[in-house]
Amino acid sequence: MPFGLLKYALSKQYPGERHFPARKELRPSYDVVIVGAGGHGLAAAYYLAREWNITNVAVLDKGYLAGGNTARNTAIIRSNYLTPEGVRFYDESVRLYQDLANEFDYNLMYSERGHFTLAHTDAAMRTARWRAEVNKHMGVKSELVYPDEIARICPQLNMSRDVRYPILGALYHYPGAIARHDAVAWGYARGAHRRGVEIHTHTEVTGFEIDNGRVNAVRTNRGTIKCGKVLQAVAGMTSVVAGMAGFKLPIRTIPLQACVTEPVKPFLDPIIVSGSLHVYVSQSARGELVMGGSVDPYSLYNTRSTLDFKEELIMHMLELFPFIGRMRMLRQWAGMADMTPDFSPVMGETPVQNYYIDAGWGTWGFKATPVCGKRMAETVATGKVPDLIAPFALERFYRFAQVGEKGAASVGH
Ligand code: PYC
Repeated sequence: MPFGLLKYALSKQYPGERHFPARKELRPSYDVVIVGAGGHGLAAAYYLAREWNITNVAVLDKGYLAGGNTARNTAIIRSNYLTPEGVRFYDESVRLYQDLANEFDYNLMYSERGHFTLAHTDAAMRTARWRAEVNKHMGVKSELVYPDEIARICPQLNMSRDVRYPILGALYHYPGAIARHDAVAWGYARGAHRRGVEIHTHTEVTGFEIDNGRVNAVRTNRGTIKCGKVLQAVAGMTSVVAGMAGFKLPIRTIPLQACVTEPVKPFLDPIIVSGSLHVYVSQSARGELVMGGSVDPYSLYNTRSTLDFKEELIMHMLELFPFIGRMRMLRQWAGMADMTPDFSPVMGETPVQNYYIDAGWGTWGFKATPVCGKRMAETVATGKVPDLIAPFALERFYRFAQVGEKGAASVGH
């Protein structure tokens, strides 16, 4: 053990900088209250402070820091979407991610791996080609590749023609990456806190005071606080919290399960996704295979794990990587995915004045953390919705202006 670490462990003073201060009382009022201390809420707080000098901000969470969907995803970052609105939006996120560790001076374990979306049918090949063309048109590095090239970059994949779903080709997206999800949240939290933002975990929002259609205060289990503006960023509990503010959303909440294996030596560099087999997998820096499949087949507010999910996922994994049959599974978990009818997020204004929403992240929220935080901070600070997120307004559902995003999830919805 390095001497410095031993000295630190035995010290009574703990001389290192504390990440976050001890819990303190809530102030009677804040300019902005952010409901939800996950990646998105923390990122919005960070950019409010850093870019708009708005620091009289409280971030509230009923649980612990980033313990919801931020802790329950598979940490894939990509911008190979299908709609121009989606590609533009996620491309800004990837760019922000690429420099985030430098900006924070904090290791996010950001690792660019390349991302394959395998095609096993003619229809999937057509969609892959379509996505590649939209991506290239918008300056995003993606292309359609064929079996020889896939086998060259990822020799571990089972490329046999003699299987149920032979691999015909893939959409290859060079900038596809993974990062350490809780480091992203901690980096944002530390940056926001250093600039004066208060983060109150174990502080549950129980209601809102709304007069003449405008939010004035937030009720919590620790008392009521006045507020200038509210930003709701509570993936998984979106409809419940919006219900407290008195409006409805076109959202269904569905569990999404995932799991990791025991760590093994590095053998899988790229991120592999198969829509037909309902699998996505990457190998973490620790050597674990981090993997998941499609959402559960019904709506539910629950984060339990099921044997059905595991059996189905492993069956499909074995078709792609038959040699992993003897690996042991370490952990399994679930998050709650807020699914919109068009598989695009909801960002911006709500029917309540000064109450903004960041929601509808289905199975694609982690990769949007920086861009959503940045653009929601701009929305809250200026009261104007930036062009980049305007297509994702809640009122698109009243105008029949949905953003149908077939590249939204890695696998079936
Ligand atoms: O959108 O890349 C993705 C994804 C991976 C796992 C769930 N969604």
